[in-house]
Amino acid sequence: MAGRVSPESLELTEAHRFTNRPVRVPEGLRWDVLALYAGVLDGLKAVGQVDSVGIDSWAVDYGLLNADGALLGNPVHYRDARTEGVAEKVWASVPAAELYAATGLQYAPFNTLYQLVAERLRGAERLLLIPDLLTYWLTGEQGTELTNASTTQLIDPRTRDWSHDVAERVGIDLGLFAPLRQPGDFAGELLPAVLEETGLTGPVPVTAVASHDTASAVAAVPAGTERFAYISTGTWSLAGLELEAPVLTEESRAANFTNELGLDGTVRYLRNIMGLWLLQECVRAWGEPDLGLLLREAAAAPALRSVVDAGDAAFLAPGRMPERIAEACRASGQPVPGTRGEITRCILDSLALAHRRAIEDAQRLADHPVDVVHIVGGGTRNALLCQLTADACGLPVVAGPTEAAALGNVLVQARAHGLVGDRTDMRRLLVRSLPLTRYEPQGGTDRWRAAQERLGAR
Ligand code: LRH
Repeated sequence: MAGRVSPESLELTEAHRFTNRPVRVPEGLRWDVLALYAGVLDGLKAVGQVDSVGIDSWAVDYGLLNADGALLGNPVHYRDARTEGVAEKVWASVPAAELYAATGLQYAPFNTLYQLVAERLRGAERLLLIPDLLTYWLTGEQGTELTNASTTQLIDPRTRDWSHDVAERVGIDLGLFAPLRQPGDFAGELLPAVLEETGLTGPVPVTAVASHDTASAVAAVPAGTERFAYISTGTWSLAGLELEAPVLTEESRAANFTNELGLDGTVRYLRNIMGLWLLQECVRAWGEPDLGLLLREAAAAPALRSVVDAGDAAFLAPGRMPERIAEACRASGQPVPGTRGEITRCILDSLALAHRRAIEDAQRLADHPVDVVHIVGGGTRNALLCQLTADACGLPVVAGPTEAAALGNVLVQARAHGLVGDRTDMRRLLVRSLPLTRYEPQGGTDRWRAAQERLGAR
């Protein structure tokens, strides 16, 4: 994505798009990180001369390097099964409650900490999270950007620094990690070989951004008040609040809320919800039918007939998604959706319901009431999901921008280069520059409450 920023204007254009296709090999599910890096180089070639480059990606995953700085293998995908049962072993040495009090991270089997306990580190001298790895290949410089580091479960969200105590007790050597970098820090310059390959003229600085895509997306929520909730929708739905301090209570742990770190000392207090992954996997299983048609069928299907718990880690792994959804409906004594339209409706209703629960719980647990829900990311294109979310939450939804992560990325670079001011300024610029769509709740909150009770939810 190419961004053009001035103090009064913000534009984003797509220069190049490439797929990110996980690959299953006999030993498990892997990322094709060289293909991603090739996509980055092609992207730079397509953009042309730029003043700054910044990289963000999904969280928790990493590459391991040997003493010469060479990658030791394909990074393992967080949906790989290797972390099954690992958390229980970790909790035997650091009880889950202590781990939460120290790191504030919600339980997810794929948190870097559990991956590292499952890892065979043979010959590994350095660990770089995915955006840091790509940045390293571009610049030759190694660092660990803070917002993404906060998803490792090895960071204390109060000090915003490594938790030496947790690392020691679970047997992870923090020396594996490169020094922490803050969003906005200078991260190096494109290497001569990169300049040659992309046709750019140096020096081209690389700027550390909020390299966790969700951190970048939240930075680009066009909020005009502090009383807002956000949902970053895409493969995942990340639903919650922007806070000044973490919430580390036992109640918060039980509700599986996470305290990830955001820009400028903020905390992203949110819950991970399976998101449009549920639909993406069904669409894959159905042989990629037309999405527009599917959504029209879903809109016409009966509302709230069956719902599943879209926060359930049982939906994490790929494969057999229509069957798994049907099984979940059957197991909870609800009608089993039969047609593609009905299954799609079940997914969207379930997502809206999970959004409602997350936003209600977050407000209560953080004692931070809101008047509006901002939806950003790919899901903003799904008008039915946005309307259902407004109805379920009983709050207005403001949808947009779709490319929130890219905009947050670009704005942090622009700020590092002195083009925009603080977070409020960044948000003002977004509101001024982007088309946003508003969805008003259309009543029926009782039906959503009843559906929530059907799932036995809190
Ligand atoms: C979204 C995301 C999310 C993480 C998940 C692994 O892309 O970064 O915030 O929890 O991927």
